[in-house]
Amino acid sequence: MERTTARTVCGICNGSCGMLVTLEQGRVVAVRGDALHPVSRGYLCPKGLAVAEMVNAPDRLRRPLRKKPSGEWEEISWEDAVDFAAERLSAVKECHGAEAVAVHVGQPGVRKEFTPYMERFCQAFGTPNFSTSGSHCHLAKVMAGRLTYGGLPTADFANSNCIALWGYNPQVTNPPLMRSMERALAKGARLIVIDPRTTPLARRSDIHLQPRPGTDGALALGMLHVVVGEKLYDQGFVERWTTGFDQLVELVAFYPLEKVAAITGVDPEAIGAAARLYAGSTPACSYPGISLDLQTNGVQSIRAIAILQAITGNLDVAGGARFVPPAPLASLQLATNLGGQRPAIGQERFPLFQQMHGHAQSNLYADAILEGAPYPLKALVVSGSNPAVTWPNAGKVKKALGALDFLAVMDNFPTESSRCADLVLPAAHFLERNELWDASSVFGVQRIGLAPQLLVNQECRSDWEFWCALAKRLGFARHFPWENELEAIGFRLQPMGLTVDELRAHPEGIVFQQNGERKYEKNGFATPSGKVELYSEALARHGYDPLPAYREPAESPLSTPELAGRYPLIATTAVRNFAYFHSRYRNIPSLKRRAPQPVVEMHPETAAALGVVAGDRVTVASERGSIELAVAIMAGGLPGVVSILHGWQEANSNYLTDDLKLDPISGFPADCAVQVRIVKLMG
Ligand SMILES: Nc1nc2c(c(=O)[nH]1)N[C@H]1C(S)=C(S)[C@@H](COP(=O)(O)OP(=O)(O)OC[C@H]3O[C@@H](n4cnc5c(=O)[nH]c(N)nc54)[C@H](O)[C@@H]3O)O[C@H]1N2
Ligand SMILES: Nc1nc2c(c(=O)[nH]1)N[C@H]1C(S)=C(S)[C@@H](COP(=O)(O)OP(=O)(O)OC[C@H]3O[C@@H](n4cnc5c(=O)[nH]c(N)nc54)[C@H](O)[C@@H]3O)O[C@H]1N2
Ligand code: SF4
Ligand SMILES: [Mo]
Repeated sequence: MERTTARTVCGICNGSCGMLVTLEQGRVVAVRGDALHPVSRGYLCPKGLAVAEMVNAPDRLRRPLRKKPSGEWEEISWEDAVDFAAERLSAVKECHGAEAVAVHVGQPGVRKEFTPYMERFCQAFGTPNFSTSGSHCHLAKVMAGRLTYGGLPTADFANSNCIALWGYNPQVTNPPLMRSMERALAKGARLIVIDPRTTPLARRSDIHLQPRPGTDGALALGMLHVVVGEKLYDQGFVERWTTGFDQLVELVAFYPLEKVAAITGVDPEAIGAAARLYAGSTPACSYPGISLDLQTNGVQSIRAIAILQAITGNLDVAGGARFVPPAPLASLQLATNLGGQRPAIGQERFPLFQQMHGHAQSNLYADAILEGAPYPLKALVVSGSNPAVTWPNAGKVKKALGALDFLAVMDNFPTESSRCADLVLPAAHFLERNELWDASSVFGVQRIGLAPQLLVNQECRSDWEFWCALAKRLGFARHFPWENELEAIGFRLQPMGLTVDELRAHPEGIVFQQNGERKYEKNGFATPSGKVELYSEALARHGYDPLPAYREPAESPLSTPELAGRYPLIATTAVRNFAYFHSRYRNIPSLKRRAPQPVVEMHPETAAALGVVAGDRVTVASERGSIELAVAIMAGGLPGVVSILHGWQEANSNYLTDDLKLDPISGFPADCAVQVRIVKLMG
């Protein structure tokens, strides 16, 4: 039997690891790491190694499915599926206006070729309600970076002398990046880990700070207190390149270490030591993980960390945080939103979020559907997301999905969300489509490549194909003139002077630019003042605190003592498992074996107080809902703090989280700090 092997990159996470795919009679039979890939150098994580299992999985969706009035599913052709979606969306538009239709793309669409086409579809259709997983991922960081210094820099771990990981655990969440960090650690770089849990990485750190979840903003202000008070900052940089230093000095004066220790629970001496180590080791870089985004004070907390990065003189230098522009692809934005009448959902409540990203805030969709506030949302089309599991307050989200006039879900597999849908569309896997990848923002290397289609799947369509077909069916062909993915990719590459064939000839990608250092000396920072804005006029104008002030989590023993009396434990649900990706892969046997059941991790003292031991079944309840899972003991955690991996359909931690108490700037949920109660289940 003839076997061929092709080179591509893994499309599961932004690691883009080089992958060798062995094919036999048009089927993938094996995958392994590509030793010639410049970043991953032969590495694939267990998820990448399971790609053959995923593509060939028996439960993959293979035909478009329409729900009959009886609730049964009927298989229909792709042509009928596109017609059905077009008819239902047109009917909603006619009755309720274009903005009653929302389109959402989840994590699988992050930095993928199909996402900007979905946004273009919304602009042609006339709805401002295009949203992404950026409603609860990453964009809080982007906002903080843009408000503070005009963009989100990339941490240059590999060349750093001191690395501060704030609620960031790349060993699990970005192994290729972790491998580049290892190079710095091997050369003696110091490591500071700020994480309530004692992760393997925390065990290796020079300093491990364990704040109460959601209090990172106060911790960062405590570190700034030391850096400012002891004049450990880069005075030349601060004078020339920052605005509002005097106001910052006034703010941090309110955060002496004893006070910060009382808020965060971290030993004051350890905070001082971390501040001195960070400020005293140049170059130094810090990176805030998702747990910083997922706080009700997220944007301001990340701003405080960004300011620490800036005033210690670690901006846009090797080993610090570098501004790395992505590939300048042709834009797909249409000049105007063709026909929309109302503002995007979230625009009034989170104006800066909408202004900066141009997206609706999907955390507000459930209320728009169920309460008609700010106006009714009647139809939702989802590509690559599982809202019933991954959005906050999942109980309410499920109710909302069920109340829509029309829900379409495009996915590789049946999900909790697709079960609520009127139309289910089988999506092509990444090996079954063509797409670009760009290593710039994750690895700081301005390298672009093509992940070519290696498998032909006659039954599934790529998200790109579906969105273009729907656009054409609705009369927007002039905005979607491309015949196929490769032609569209060719169009996108034009401003770069690159072609599909050139990329095809270089599976490891092509470096499109060499990044310089201290580019701000020539161009200034991309903020209104051209400087690092410690004090932000933009925040002030919108009624927010212009300084990175600290606010308690919306739910906490200090902010809501009465609630904390009834729900005395703090749960963080911002943790990841190596085997899974959010709600994905519990159906993949080799991955399920690695983490077979959902657990709630707790400190031995917490377990003793609850009268439970490892393996006992418990109910975890918040004001929103409750789930049942097994106890796991984690020595080295914080007493009174428990952590729950999200993404399990059968024990969905988003039944606990809230869709109402959101970060006032980004609209992000507080997945990191939820007050819960745990009760042992008998029998
Ligand atoms: N409680 C809590 N909630 C969270 C988080 C948390 O830490 N705690 N994290 C948040 C974060 S950071 C994120 S990014 C979100 C992620 O949440 P989602 O955006 O919902 O992401 P996933 O669960 O990874 O994937 C959704 C679906 O996409 C499908 N899929 C995979 N590839 C493709 C494709 O190419 N095309 C299509 N059409 N479908 C595909 C998968 O099968 C899966 O069912 O969850 C957020 N929710
Ligand atoms: N295997 C795997 N990899 C992934 C993903 C996945 O689902 N699975 N998801 C991808 C996506 S979309 C994202 S956004 C990234 C996220 O990547 P990371 O940001 O690394 O995400 P986590 O591992 O959830 O969080 C890191 C650490 O934050 C800690 N933490 C929890 N709450 C707090 C808090 O309040 N303060 C502080 N300081 N720390 C806290 C947790 O204990 C955890 O160890 O990972 C990506 N990579
Ligand atoms: S780390 Fe794993 S999932 Fe991410 S690109 Fe590499 S192999 Fe794929
Ligand atoms: Mo994410």
